[in-house]
Formats: sequence, structure tokens, C-alpha cells
Amino acid sequence: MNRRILEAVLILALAAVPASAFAGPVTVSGGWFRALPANLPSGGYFTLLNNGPTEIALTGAASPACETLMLHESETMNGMAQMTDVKSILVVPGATLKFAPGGYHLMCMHPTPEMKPGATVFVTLQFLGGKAVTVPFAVKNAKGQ
Ligand SMILES: [Cu+2]
Repeated sequence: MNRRILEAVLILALAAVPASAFAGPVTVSGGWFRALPANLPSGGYFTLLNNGPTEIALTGAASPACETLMLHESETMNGMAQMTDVKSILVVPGATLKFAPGGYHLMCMHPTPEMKPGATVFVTLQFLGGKAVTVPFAVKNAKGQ
């Protein structure tokens, strides 16, 4: 192989490497929403495992069952429960991130009529770098049943 051909092969090989280093396959399990009466916001919960070799950052969520779906964290400040917006949550390789009552949760604002106990709705979790995964969430009642 002469030098010019070798250079062309190297350029092609480099071009095939994706621009983003994000690889992380993720596993999402146990997704559910707590539907409340009167169109109140629904909390969403799930467990995410990062199976990939690189860290990932959860940056957002969306669902056709919610006008807006936000990442929130519940905290107790001076004895008062409150919620704050979360911009991004880093998950290192092999780590599990839990969204559960009292901590991180999805907040579904203005749920659509699909959000009723017994139904299944879909949630797309968005990650830094533009990757996303869409998973089913079971809709439960106010008691979480
Ligand atoms: Cu909230």
C-alpha cells in the first residue's frame, strides 16, 4: 500500500468515529406515575441503570401524556417540604439512579386524559449529547396502586 492510499484509509477511519462519545446503554425499569384527581400534577418514578462504559447525564424528559414533564427533587428545608428543578443528573458507569417518592421525581404538569389509573403512558428520557430512550410507565392511583 503506498503512502497516499494509506492516508486516505486513515481519513475514512477517522470519519467513521461518531462525533459524540456518548455510548451508554441504559436500562430503565419500574416506571410509574401517581395520577391525582382534578388534573393535579402527577409524580413519576423509575429506576435507571447505566450499563455503559461512560458516564451519562439525564437532562430532561417528555411525554405525550403531559404538557410539560420536569425533573424535580423533593427536599426538606427548615421543616418545610419543597421541590426544586433539576437541570442534570450525572450517572457514572454501573450506577443506579432512583426516582422515588420523597426524592427525585418527574413532575407531569397538566396531564392529558391518558393519565388515568390502569393506563400505560410513554416517557422519553433525554440525555446530554442528544440521546434519548422511550419507556413505558404504568399509571397508578393516588395510593400508588
Ligand atoms: Cu415536583
